[in-house]
Amino acid sequence: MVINGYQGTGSVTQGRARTVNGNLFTCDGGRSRVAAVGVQTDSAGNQWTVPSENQFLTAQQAPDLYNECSGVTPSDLSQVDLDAIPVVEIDADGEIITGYVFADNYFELYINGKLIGVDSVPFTPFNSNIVKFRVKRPYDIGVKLVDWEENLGLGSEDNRGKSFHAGDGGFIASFSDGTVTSNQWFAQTFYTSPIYDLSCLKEQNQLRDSSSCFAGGTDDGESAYAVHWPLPENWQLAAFDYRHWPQASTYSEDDIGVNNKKAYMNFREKFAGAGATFIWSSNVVLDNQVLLKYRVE
Ligand SMILES: [Ca+2]
Ligand SMILES: [Ca+2]
Ligand SMILES: [Ca+2]
Repeated sequence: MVINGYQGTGSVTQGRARTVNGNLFTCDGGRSRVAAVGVQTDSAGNQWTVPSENQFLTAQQAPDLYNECSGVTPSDLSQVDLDAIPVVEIDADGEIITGYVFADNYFELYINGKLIGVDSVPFTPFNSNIVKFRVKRPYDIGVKLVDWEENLGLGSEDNRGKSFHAGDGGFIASFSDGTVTSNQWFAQTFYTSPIYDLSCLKEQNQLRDSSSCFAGGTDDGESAYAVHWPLPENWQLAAFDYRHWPQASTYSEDDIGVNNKKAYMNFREKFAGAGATFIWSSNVVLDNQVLLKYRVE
């Protein structure tokens, strides 16, 4: 079906989603944007959860590295009690691995298909987490990432003087076995918005390319389109074959804008300092729900 110039493989919706949860999270110690969840319906009657189906309210949250909402605000790693971090067991005879994770805005981390933890702040303020797990090599990492949005289904937030500012994402992590985020990871988008002109979207093989689309802000964003793709069944399992996905795109600290974010800067030695780089799919502004996969050999 061709909708206003769109000929890709996704499903198109237009306009604001119906809110199904008005706010997942409020912050006691700082300011938080409303982290709501909505549903959009496409012309075929399919329902799409935006910005993403998630387990924030039901799953174990990963321990805080830095989270002003829970009063965990170390100024550097020496103030972090790593021994207090519980170990999630995957292989009883495996190695204990510690991971440091920063997501703009939300992550759910799987190792060999087992959920290790979810981000403890879905939208803002910016936070970071520590995880520990016991596993044998080789092992498989799967991450669901969400660039959260204020205007549900419209891919935007009130920011930088515009009512419909298209915010950006970003993800960086390092692990004590030397594993770091890089362009060797694989990334695919499953929700892209706002799109004001569907003809800007291109697809080549598995690349869902929105690089020609407008990514700025506007005060007139209520009629924006969004494009959705269903998440593959069992994507989080180690056996899932993702090698047809595009490789992750890398982004600099300046691209993501972390120099004023203590959740990142206070532990920079465990992020960029450990050789990790920010990654996302090919569009860190318009792609709002992204899956990552990586195999540690
Ligand atoms: Ca977060
Ligand atoms: Ca964001
Ligand atoms: Ca975005």
